[in-house]
Amino acid sequence: MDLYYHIIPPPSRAVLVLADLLNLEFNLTSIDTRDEQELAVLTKVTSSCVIQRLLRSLSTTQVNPLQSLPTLIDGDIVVGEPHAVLLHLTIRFDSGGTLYPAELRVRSSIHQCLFFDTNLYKCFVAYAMPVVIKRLAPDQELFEKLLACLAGLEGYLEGREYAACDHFTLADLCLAHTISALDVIKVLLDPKYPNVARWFEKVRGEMPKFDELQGRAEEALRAFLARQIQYTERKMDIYYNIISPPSRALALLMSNLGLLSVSWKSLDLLAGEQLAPEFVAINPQHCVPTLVDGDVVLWESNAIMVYLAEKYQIPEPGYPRDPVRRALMLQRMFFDVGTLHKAITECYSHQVVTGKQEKGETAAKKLDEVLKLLDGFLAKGKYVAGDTLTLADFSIAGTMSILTLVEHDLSSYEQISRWQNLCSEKMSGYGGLMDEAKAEWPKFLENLKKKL
Ligand SMILES: N[C@@H](CCC(=O)N[C@@H](CS)C(=O)NCC(=O)O)C(=O)O
Repeated sequence: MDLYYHIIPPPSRAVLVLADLLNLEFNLTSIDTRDEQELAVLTKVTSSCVIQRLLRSLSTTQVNPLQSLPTLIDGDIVVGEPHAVLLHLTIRFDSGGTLYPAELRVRSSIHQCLFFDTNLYKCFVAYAMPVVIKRLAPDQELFEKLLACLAGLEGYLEGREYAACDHFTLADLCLAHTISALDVIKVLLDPKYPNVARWFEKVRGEMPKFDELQGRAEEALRAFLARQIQYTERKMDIYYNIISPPSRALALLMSNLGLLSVSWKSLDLLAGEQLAPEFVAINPQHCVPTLVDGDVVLWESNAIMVYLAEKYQIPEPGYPRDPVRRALMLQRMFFDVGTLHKAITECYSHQVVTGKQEKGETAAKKLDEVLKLLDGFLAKGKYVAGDTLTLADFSIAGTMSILTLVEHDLSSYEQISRWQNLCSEKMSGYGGLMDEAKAEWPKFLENLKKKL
């Protein structure tokens, strides 16, 4: 079974908790967003991140037109809507069990709680999303609606140990997850809602995975909010040149991160602007791209990318956390700078500088070898470091784009052509950046000729 989920929203976690209770395993795909309101906010702050692009490429709409998370795929059955997913799993894997007992009286009670829970969660989302995600002022009316629901639950739980009957059921599992979310908006159960507080403590103990998942959700939310704050408060300069492949690689990554308030400072390398004392004072190696982020000054495009990935906590899989996948990504990035870029430069610098078409035979042979290596990496996965788009794809896409400008024939490298098409499809701004570089290229060659 496949489950599309996200760790932060309680409904997704409810399904994971149920899966643990029923000993079920899923192929998990984390999806960052689905809610129109949340999507709009995330689009501004994170949704153009590498992962968001990737996830959008998964096209949840094709899987589940309701675009709700969690979404379960069980054979040819596709179920969206949290409660429907929970019911599906319980009916299929715990029929006659205790979570959803057959007795009509109990079931009706469970249904009542589930419908109530939908409304409670809706009230929570309506109030909390703008406050927590958009950091807007709290809406008193929405807050009161939420508190009214909570007061309803408080009355309902009077004298009850569990929500629907004399033992733990789906009703407790669902309600407990929604209630756990109140923490985020600092609504304390104690002392105002003693029945809810007592019941919550009790049912929480019946879900072994609850605390661990809640901890992970809190951590993910903290990271998300920290990233959001940094995104909105960021101010950085990037010195670049559109003809420079590493500059293009970085520009591509930035456009996918949505770091829009970057101030791009173009340096005319042929005019020697990079050698101006003011720039050399910033970067004694006088190369582009160079990043100035407050006190942090960095050059080497790949080092800049890793810095941004760390600072803005680019999520999986764009910046893998797993050491092996991270190492593979870094290996490709070192290959990019130490082998690929070098082979291209050695093969083409003479041609670019002199305008003569012939390439040194040894350099051309070396480049062919290196391109075959890259083709080989790409035969092992969809992207340069496995099956997911990572930072390494941005660095190598930037480097490889120079071959497009010099019209290097790549047709014999099947995988490279496939991957370049994939990059152009998945990386926001790829086409625009290439068009810009193509437009600048003849001017660059002309100025170069004049200079020589
Ligand atoms: N490995 C470096 C290469 C940087 C580099 O060589 N930049 C060139 C343009 S592609 C440059 O700025 N050249 C001007 C100079 O060094 O004076 C990176 O990835 O950032």
